[in-house]
Amino acid sequence: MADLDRHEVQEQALDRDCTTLSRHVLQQLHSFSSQAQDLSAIMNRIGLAAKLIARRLSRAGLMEGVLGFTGDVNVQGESVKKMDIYANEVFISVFKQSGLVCRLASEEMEKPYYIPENCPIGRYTLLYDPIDGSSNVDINLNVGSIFSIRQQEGNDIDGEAEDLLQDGRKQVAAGYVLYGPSTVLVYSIGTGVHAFTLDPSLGEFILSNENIQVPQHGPIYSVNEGNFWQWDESLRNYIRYVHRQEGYTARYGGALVGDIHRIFSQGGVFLYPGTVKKPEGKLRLLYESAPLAFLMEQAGGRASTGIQNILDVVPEKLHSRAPLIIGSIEDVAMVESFIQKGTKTLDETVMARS
Ligand code: AHM
Ligand code: MG
Repeated sequence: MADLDRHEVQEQALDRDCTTLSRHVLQQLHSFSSQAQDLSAIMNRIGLAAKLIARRLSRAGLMEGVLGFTGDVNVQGESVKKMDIYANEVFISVFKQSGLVCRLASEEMEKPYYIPENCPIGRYTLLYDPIDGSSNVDINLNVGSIFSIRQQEGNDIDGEAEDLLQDGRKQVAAGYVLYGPSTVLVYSIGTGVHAFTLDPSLGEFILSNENIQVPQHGPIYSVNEGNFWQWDESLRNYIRYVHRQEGYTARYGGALVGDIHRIFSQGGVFLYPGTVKKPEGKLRLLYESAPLAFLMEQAGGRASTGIQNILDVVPEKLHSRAPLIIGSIEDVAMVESFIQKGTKTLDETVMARS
């Protein structure tokens, strides 16, 4: 290789190694404005939270007080894990004295957490699920964190945070962290979807995949089929349809972030539908479904409740839930077509589609 070529290759490799999260945000916005600097600093802090959580998870089996339940039940009525509490506090801690985020709202807290010293400056709110897929923690399988950034509207004097009860298009940024064999942070600020991998030797998230696009159709269907008996007939018909076709494969890991990460690269659909008794399903709109829908749309996919685009759903309360069907555009449309045709027989639905 000529000296010049070698120099160029080395320069490109170095440039890539230096593309950290905060630098990437500035590059995406083509700006050093104060808003660009704020978003860059927010992403940097989220990266720090992810590193702290990843560190604790990687040593969980060796440390006291990391695994298992706390004995408490959260606002969702679910048993709280020690790791849920730790991760929840990590996000609060990294934003203290940052001047960046005035409120944090999480799945684990009934009301938002206010950081008064940030409020005169920080006009952003962080919404997050600190540990997604908590049931995987104790068995050393992948879990995640999900986050969403919204700009505060109004002064929120009464502490009711009513401005958060708006649709998902109000999100300024969204993303998730996947704690797997490596720790990966995927984010979007509305300029595509980008993935960063934590390099443990540097302690930095380095750009690993830029402008991710989800395939228009894929083989994966990802759903907890143990709930089949509780579903509406239309949804059972979709599952029966998939069972009878060539080209589908089932994958379900118990942590939404991992399942959707797979769909980003291989295509397909993830479903957490409602049941006849609980039509709203399990997943929380503001902390789980809306941020993932924002990412999926940015990657060329879609997210739906079955009858409405997730990004158009306005929550009634902070902890509202909604059914979620998310992934490749054609696969989401296929599920919707079954749901919207109601409880016709499988054969009638397939005929109507053809
Ligand atoms: P969590 O945030 O309390 O862990 O709940 C969300 C998780 C998702 O990650 C996952 O897809 C789903 O709950 C699994 O639920 P189930 O065990 O009912 O299939
Ligand atoms: Mg959780």
